[in-house]
Amino acid sequence: MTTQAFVDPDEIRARFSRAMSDMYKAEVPLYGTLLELVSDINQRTLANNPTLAEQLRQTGEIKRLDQERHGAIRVGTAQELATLRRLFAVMGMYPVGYYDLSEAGVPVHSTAFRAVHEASLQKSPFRVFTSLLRLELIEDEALKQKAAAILAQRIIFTSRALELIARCETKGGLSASDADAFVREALETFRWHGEATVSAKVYQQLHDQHRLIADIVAFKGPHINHLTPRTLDIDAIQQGMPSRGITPKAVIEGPPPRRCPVLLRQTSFKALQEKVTFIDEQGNAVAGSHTARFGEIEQRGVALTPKGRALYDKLLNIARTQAPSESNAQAYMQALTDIFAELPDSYESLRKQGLAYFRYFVTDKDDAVTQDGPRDLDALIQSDYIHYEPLVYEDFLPVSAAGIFQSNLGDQAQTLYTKASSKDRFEQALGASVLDELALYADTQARSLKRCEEQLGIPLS
Ligand code: OOG
Ligand code: NI
Repeated sequence: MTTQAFVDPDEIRARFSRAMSDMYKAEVPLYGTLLELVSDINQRTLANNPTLAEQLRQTGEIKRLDQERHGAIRVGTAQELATLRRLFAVMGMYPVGYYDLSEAGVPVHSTAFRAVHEASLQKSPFRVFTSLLRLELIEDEALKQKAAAILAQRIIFTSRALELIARCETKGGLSASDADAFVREALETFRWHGEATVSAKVYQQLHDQHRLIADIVAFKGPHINHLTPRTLDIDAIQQGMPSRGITPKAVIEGPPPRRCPVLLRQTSFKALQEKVTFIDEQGNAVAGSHTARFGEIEQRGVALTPKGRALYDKLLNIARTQAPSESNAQAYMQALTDIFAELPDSYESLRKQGLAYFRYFVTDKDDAVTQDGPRDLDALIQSDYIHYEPLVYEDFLPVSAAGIFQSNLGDQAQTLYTKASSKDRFEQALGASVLDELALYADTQARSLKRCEEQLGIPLS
């Protein structure tokens, strides 16, 4: 009996990410413009900043930068979410983190599907921010029932995709031809469909409840609503967007500009008005419009430890006592910069104070560490046996995500949801627990230290 070789899930993910990008470029031409801007600015930044270029070469990120993207989707039911989990697992993507957006007036909760090991992330860092509608937050009982009934009728996966997921689960992998078919079939779930599944009247009812509810319930599937490239200089992007005919939101979400970027900074531009067709009671097509998709760009910095994250959250909360808006954008950015002065802006301080995660590497220093030489990490760094680079943040930020959702929802009054966050319910719907992102960063850091020990041939103290 011959055993067929399986395609590496990392390879399937890399292919899927490329296919998704090509599909989105064809669907939203402005996305192509955005990729060009990001690529220009990344090249310029690397040319002007040799230290950054060297840092990204050391961690390997320089190679993944061109293909680095995150997408976002929203689904309506537990079953859809649970099947998506199985679909993403075929490509080596697992649910990481829990985000409650209801505090920000958005009736969803979310996770991010992504690769978890640094070697896999290096092959393809593709991530998908995935939100589940919380129908229980709709107060109008009749509308809630109607939305549930509409959702119960749709199947967002092709039957071939479902077959291939099941085959991968029972056999432990996919052959080359199955992997090709899987990429093609899985892509269908994320495609844009101009035909709504409901009448203009029902769409309006859903929309009146919350624009996001209409986006999730009234269409055939969870169209990808943005695909975000990673820039090395988001301030340059924000400035460069108008010259390419793109108007960004007023304020970049996340921390202020710094020498040593932390976590995640994001900016976006408004959703496009798109032509759609509704189906009236007689089954006729009626022209209408819907806004769902938008553009976003992000810059990623070092992942913070629980201690660093607590400080970040504290400072952001202080800054946000005055909510950022069009009219106070400059004052907000200045206040943010002043308030964040408390978070040290050198990798050395961030490391020494245990505020951020790093990866450690053995240098090419020739002479071996002697028997009575240094054992202690700081001393080995001091004497140039080991050096370290920031470990990049791979996840999302709930306050930023809420800001991104909001900026694309228009200026309607915000809904306030009082029901508490519900990680347990989310995990029940998902059919699995979400992974703790902080443990993943700690693991990567620990693996890099272990490798140093092996290479130097000494235990570190
Ligand atoms: C997701 C918004 C969150 C991010 O980058 O924080 C997000 C959505 O609009 O569905 O993508
Ligand atoms: Ni996003």
